[in-house]
Amino acid sequence: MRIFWDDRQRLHAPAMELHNGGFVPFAETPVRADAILAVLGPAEAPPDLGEAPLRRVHSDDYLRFLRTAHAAWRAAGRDGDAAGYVWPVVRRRPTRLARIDALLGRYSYDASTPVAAGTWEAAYWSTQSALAATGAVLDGAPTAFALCRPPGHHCGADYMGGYCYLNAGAVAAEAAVAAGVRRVAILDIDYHHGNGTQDIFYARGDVLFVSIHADPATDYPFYWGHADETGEGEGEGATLNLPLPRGTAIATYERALETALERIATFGAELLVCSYGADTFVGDPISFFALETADYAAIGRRIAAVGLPTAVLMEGGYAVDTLGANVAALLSGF
Ligand code: OKP
Ligand code: ZN
Repeated sequence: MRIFWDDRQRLHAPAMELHNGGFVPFAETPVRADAILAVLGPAEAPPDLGEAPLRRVHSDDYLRFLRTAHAAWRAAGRDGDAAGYVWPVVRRRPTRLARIDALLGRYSYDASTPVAAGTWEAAYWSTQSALAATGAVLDGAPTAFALCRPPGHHCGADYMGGYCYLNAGAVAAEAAVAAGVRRVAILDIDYHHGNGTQDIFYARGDVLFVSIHADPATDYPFYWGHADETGEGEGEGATLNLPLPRGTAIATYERALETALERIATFGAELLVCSYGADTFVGDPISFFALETADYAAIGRRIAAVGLPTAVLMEGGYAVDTLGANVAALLSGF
């Protein structure tokens, strides 16, 4: 199976994040990628398809913000990583925002997404890796893998959040639509709900979003991913959320997976984009499901049995010592 990754994706390396009221080392580190590459072996560098595929998903003003945010932070005399501290919850009326602190609030929804010196470049190449894997699949490969890090599924058209800056899965799906694929399904199996991806396609009838995740009543991102979110307008019925309780192990998980895959088959998808987070692993330090390494092979087999060309894109997974084995196990199922 072809595997895509660009070394510039390492350049995003924030130092700290706010966690339960204190600062701790940033969990989404470049070491995660090294752990995966150590098991999968060397990867191919993606070609550079430029910013046009990003603009199909993200607004121009958001892209400009993300490209320039760290430089603006430094120009304001700050050290370290750029992070917001005021969020416009009450009104997001268009205003001429000048200060970097105002922009950071306008273009994010949480405090777990600092912008470091290399964030733009790393996120850019993460989306290029996703595009390369999707291109390989559209060219006839049954499956391809993109080691997307930073991840993407919490990020919306004009906001970052949850360690995510550019939504690689959404960029991949939109590229497929632009290439003539009529119906795309996105299956998100990260522990956390993919609120950004859901938001981007919420009113779309041609891109199905299906997610299996920890119940947002107990887990991040709290405000999205509830079972009654089903899409709107032309997208009514093209969003399916399957929240599961903390402690979920493979038997319950597989039942949800059956439901998810049935919906994908009924939808008539021609391409599957799988947002894969290995943070459903029992040993994950920030998550609370109970999947074992061998379970991922069964999950991969079950997804592969749908018979759709599939681009697998990396999202979360923070048990670094087991991450490579968990990724290899899922891919072995294909
Ligand atoms: C990204 B992905 C925890 C801070 C919240 C955000 C979690 C983002 C997960 N106290 N951190 O879906 O794996
Ligand atoms: Zn996650």
